[in-house]
This record gives sequence, C-alpha cells and structure tokens, in this order.
Amino acid sequence: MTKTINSAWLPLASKELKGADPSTLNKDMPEGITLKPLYTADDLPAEAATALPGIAPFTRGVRATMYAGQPWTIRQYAGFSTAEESNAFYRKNLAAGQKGLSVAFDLATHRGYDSDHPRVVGDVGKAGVAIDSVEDMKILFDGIPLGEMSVSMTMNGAIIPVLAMFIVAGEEQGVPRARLTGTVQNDILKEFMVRNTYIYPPEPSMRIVADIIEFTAKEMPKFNSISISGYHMQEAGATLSQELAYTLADGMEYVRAAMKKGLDVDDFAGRLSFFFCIGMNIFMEAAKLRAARQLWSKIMTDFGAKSERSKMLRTHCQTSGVSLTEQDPYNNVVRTAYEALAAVLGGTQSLHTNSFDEAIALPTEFSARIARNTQLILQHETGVTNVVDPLGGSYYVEALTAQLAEEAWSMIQEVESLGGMTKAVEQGLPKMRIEEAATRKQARIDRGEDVIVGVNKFRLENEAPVDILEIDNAKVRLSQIARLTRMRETRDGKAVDAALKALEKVAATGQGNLLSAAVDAARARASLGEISDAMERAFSRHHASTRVISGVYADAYQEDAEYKAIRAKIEAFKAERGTDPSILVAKMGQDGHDRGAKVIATAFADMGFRVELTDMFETPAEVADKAVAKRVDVIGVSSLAAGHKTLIPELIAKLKEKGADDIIVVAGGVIPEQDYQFLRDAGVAEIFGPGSNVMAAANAVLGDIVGLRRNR
Ligand code: MLC
Ligand code: 5AD
Repeated sequence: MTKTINSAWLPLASKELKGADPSTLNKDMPEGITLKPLYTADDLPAEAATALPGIAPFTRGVRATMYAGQPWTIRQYAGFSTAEESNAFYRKNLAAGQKGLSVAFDLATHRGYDSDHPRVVGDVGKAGVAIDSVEDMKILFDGIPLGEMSVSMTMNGAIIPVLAMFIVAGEEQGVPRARLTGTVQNDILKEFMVRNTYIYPPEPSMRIVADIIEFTAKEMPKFNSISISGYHMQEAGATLSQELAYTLADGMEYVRAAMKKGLDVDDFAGRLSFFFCIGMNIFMEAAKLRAARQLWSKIMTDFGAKSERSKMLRTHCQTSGVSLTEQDPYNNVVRTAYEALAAVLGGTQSLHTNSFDEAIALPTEFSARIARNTQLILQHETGVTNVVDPLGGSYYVEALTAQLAEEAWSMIQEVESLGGMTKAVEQGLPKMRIEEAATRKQARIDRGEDVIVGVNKFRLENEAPVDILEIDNAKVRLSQIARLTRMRETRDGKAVDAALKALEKVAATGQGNLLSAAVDAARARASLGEISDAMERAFSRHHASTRVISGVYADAYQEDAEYKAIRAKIEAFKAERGTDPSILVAKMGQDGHDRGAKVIATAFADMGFRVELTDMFETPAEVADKAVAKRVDVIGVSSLAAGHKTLIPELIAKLKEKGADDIIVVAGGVIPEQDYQFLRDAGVAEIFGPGSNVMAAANAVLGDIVGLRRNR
C-alpha cells in the first residue's frame, strides 16, 4: 500500500495543494495525536481484522447483537424544584418515549445539607430536585414502579443517605432491594478532580464507595454500584485522552478499594459502569469509547477477573454541555444530534441528549422534548441500529482507537507510578493537567483557531431571547422546610437518635457497613442532613485549597498583538498608580463548577492582574470579607448553577454594610439574558455570558477600574 500511496496518491494530492506536501494538512490534536489527511489499510491495527462484538476485549461492543438486538436506553437526566414537580416531569417524559430515569439532585442535597441549612439559601431546588428525606424520595417516584423502571441517580457526596432513602422508598412501594435496577454515580475521585460535590476527605470518601460496592454486591444484584465518570473531566476542559485515562485510572482505584474489603473481583466487577462525555469530534469520540472498552478488558484481566462480564465496560454517555452556546442557541440542536450519533457509533448502552437551552438555564418542557426526540429519531428513522459497530474496520477509526488507547495507557501508567488515583488526586496532578488543558482550549477559541459557529465566527447581529425555565427558589425552599418540620414533629425522635448514633459508630470504628446503617436511619425518618452530619462527626468535612496556575494562557498567546496591548495597558496602569489592578475571582453557594473561574484566574494573572481566588462554597458574607481583606478593585463572581439572583445582590449588600461599595462587582457564567437587567439594577457592572472572549472581558474590567479610580 505504501508504495501505491507514494507513487499514485502523493503526487495527485501534492498537485491539488499546488506543490505543497500533503503532510501540511496534518493536524495536531490536543490529545497528543497527529491526524493525517488520509488513512489506508496500512493504518489498520492487526487485531482489528479479527475483533468481534460481545467477545473480549469488546472493542466492537459489549453485546454480540448490540442495537440490532436491543437499542440503547434513552435516559434523560432531569430534576428541578420539588419532588412533586420532578415526578410529574418524569411521568410525561416516560409517556413520550423515554425509557429510563436519571435523577438530577439540587446542590444542597449533593453537599449533604437539608433545605433549611443557612449555607444553601440560593441552591435549593435550583440545579436539580431537592430531597431532604424518604418522604421526598417517595413522592419523586410516586406512580413509577421501582420494580420495573431502572433509575440512575447522580449522587456522589451524599450517596449514603440518598441510596438509603431510595432503598426505603422501594421497600415502602413493596419492592425488595434485590429487585431494584439502576445506577448510582458514587464516583468520588472525579469530584476532587473536577466536579467538586465532595463532603468528606478522600480517604473516608473511598471507604463509602467501597461500602456501597460491598452492600450492592451482596444485596442488590441488579443494581450498578458506580458510574465511573469522565464526563465532568471533558466538561472541565480535559482532552479526550485525559478523560479516557483518568476515568479508567479511577476505575482501577475502585476495584482495589473493593478488593481490599475482601470481595472477589467477579462478585462486583460486573456491576461497575461508566459514564463518558461526547463532544463534537465525532470520530475521535467513537474511537474513545472503543478504546475504553479495549483497555478496561485488559485492566480487568490483569486484576484476575475470570467472568467475561467483569471485563465489559458498559457505559452511559451524555452529549457535551460545554460544546453548546448561548449565542444562536438553536444551533445546539444540531450539535447535540451529531454528538448523539457519535455516542451511538461508539456503542453506548444509555444516552442523555442535552437541550438547546443548556448554556442558559435548565431545560423547559419544549427543549427537553426536542432533546428526547433527537434520540427517538436516531433510533427509529436513521437505520443506525441495524448493524453492529458500523465503524468497525474503518482505517481511520481503528487507527484512532489504537492511538487513543496507547496515549491513555501511558497516562494511566503515570498515575499508577504516583501510587494510584487517590494519591494522584491528593497531589493535585490530574486536576492541574485538566486546568491547563482548559486554559489552552479557551485560548484557541479566543484566537479563533477552534471555530464555534455563532460565537467566534458567523455571529448574529441580533439575538432573540428564548423562553427559559425559571424556578422560584424561595418558594421551593419554604415548601421543603414545611415538609421537614412536619416530619420532625411526627417521627419517633428516640428511634432517629439511636439510628444516627449507630451510623456514627459504624463511621468512627470502621466496623459494619455505612449504607446498611443509613437504611435504618432513613427508615426511621432521619433527614439527609442528619445522616450526613452523623458521618461528618466521624469523618470531618473536606476543604480544598484553591490556587492560580500561571503561564498557560500567556504561553498560548505569546506574540498576539491584542494580548500585548492589554499587557501594555496594565503595565501603564501600574506605572501610573503604583499598584496592580486586582480581582477576586469568587465562587458562592454550593455551585462546584470551577472551570470558568480557573480559566479567568489564570488568564487575568497572565495579563498582569493581581488575582485572588476564594475557596469553594463561600457565602456572600465570606466573599465580601475576603475582598475587603485583600483590598481588591473588583470581585468577579462565577455562577453556573443559577444561584446568581439570590447570591449576588446579597454580596453587594454585604459590601455596602462594610463600607466597601467602591469594590466593583462583575459576574460571569450561565446567566440568562432575562436576568441581566435585574443584576444591573442590583449594582453589577459587567455580565459575561458563556462564550465571552477572555481578553475582551479583561479590557472591560480594566476599563471599569480606571473609570472608577478617575471618579474618586
Ligand atoms: C442490553 N441487554 C441486552 C442487549 N442489550 N440483552 C440482550 N441483547 C442485547 N442486545 C440487557 C442488558 O444486559 C441489561 O441487563 C439490560 O438489557 C439493560 O441494558 P443496559 O445496556 O445495561 O442498559 P441500562 O439498563 O440502561 O444500563 C446502562 C448502564 C447504567 C450500565 C450504563 O449504568 C446506566 O443506566 N447508567 C446511567 C447513568 C446516568 O444516567 N448518569 C447521568 C449522569 S448526569 P443486565 O441484567 O445485564 O443489567 C451527570 C451530570 C451532572 O453526571 O450532574 O454532573
Ligand atoms: N436537568 C437536566 N439536565 C441537567 N444537567 C445538569 N443538571 C440538569 C438538570 N437538573 C446537564 C447539563 C450539564 C450536565 C452536567 O448535565 O447538560 O451540562
């Protein structure tokens, strides 16, 4: 083949390129892979010729018949407001063709707080459904038979109370735990890396994971004990090879934790499941899933797995949230459809397709319908389910599969050489690598090297706002508090105390199973916060340190004229005022999405600002205190979980109280245009929505500082 390529194709290609070498068309990908313009039989890895679906290493899929036998599960992730409202939404969706449930909890629940806790005033019912007790859980599944419907619950930090409440809700529906089907996310390592809804420090957190794997292996044979997730890594800016490597490395750590409990690998490995993000790079994404299966099969064989099932990587996928834009949002329907196709070409078991209003707010009934129908159309109209692994044998995709597997394998070895993922996470290595990749990606977008239609190219003159889902957070909170109060008044207080004490003892002594003890507490009507607190007394609460990475943004820009201009402006500012312009990049409430905050912090620092970062999960009062103590010019609030209308006005009020209302407040993140006026009236100087250019933002902020100083 090489000979014919050289003699026949090369001259032709070179002629089309007016004499240039076709290698000038090569593309260096962030994954560390160089793409060539042409792939041929020479690129086919040897094993591709004999691989079959259903047979290890499962590159072509975990089932012999794949979708020809049974299509993937249409499983839309949803949850908002109260259990009643989410239940009604689920029932409508199931009637309209959705096949499995996937519950999104609010951030108060994620972080182990009841709805009446003072730290969660802005979070209750916002980014998901509020669950305080088994009473809420029962309402959530009212009229949905838990013996038949498989339910995924995205829960990590507060997994013990949530799974306990789910088990009791099943019991009280008359469904024994052994018949429950579904999945819990229960993947705490990636929370420390990217998603940030941890509660306890890494070590006791790993014990929780192991206890759940143990409990479900023994008592819930049809339930997937974990959903080892790369999704949030890609959302946080990871390259696909990082997502692949770190997810599998997390998986290895969980296998070791469960084996340390004395379990045989084949007793639990068949119920480990995975979760990946599917972005816009169609073929690379399909190859990523194929490589993931291939590597996992090898990894599990090395762990001594005998059962074929233990070696199968079964996965859920979700189309990418960060790939969607606030600008010209109907384009997102198209993006999501391509991503869904990639997930299916990769052989996913279950899929969520995002709604087009993703970058603005939670889905409305209308946007959720289009998202669901995207999958229904793919399943029923395109013929994509007729044939197993349609990309099998593609020169390009098979070569990519092998290259991604190789790249990921060397990154896995790096993590292993640090002593495994718990240690790597404690040292902050994967988090730092992902943050660097995120900043590089942002720089490529700002420079227009990565084109995003409607954002950095082909931008609309006028954008018409779309209808969005508004949640009356104050109302949800009051109704949750009323139900909690009623429950506390009517339960047997002594039984609750005894159950919580027993749980605390299991946590403190390491004897017994945490989930088993929590089921008793949930049945006695202990609240989610109380169950969490009982464990917190033994485990303590984790506080992450935040820090600013420097140099990455500068590196990507080096000779850029605009970049030089803003640096010069800041130099001039310093020369004139004798001080750096300064910004406190702030996260408030339980919103753990920190990619944006980190990218801004790095970029602003590289441009010459003095940058301070708050810790995660601060209250407005804590942020105001820090801003005053650090004497910053500006507070930049990053908000991605819809708390902005509650938290930002409160921050401004606190600044006033402290006589610090000359500190400028700007906001960025997922903030719907409909809220801009509200925030401006509250005193916010600038608002940067998704897709904002970082240098433009820096110029605007600097302009505000200069303007304000001049007015003094
Ligand atoms: C499947 N089956 C077949 C078959 N295909 N049988 C015969 N022939 C075929 N061709 C069988 C399977 O063996 C299985 O039974 C049953 O049918 C169901 O199929 P499945 O393929 O296992 O699908 P499903 O039940 O949907 O499970 C998929 C999963 C699971 C294994 C990936 O873990 C899951 O549902 N995950 C969802 C996770 C999720 O929703 N996450 C949301 C995250 S959102 P058996 O007995 O073998 O099981 C998020 C965002 C945020 O995280 O907030 O940050
Ligand atoms: N309902 C629907 N989708 C949600 N997502 C997060 N919370 C919800 C919710 N309550 C989706 C978004 C986001 C990803 C993490 O999950 O697509 O990007």
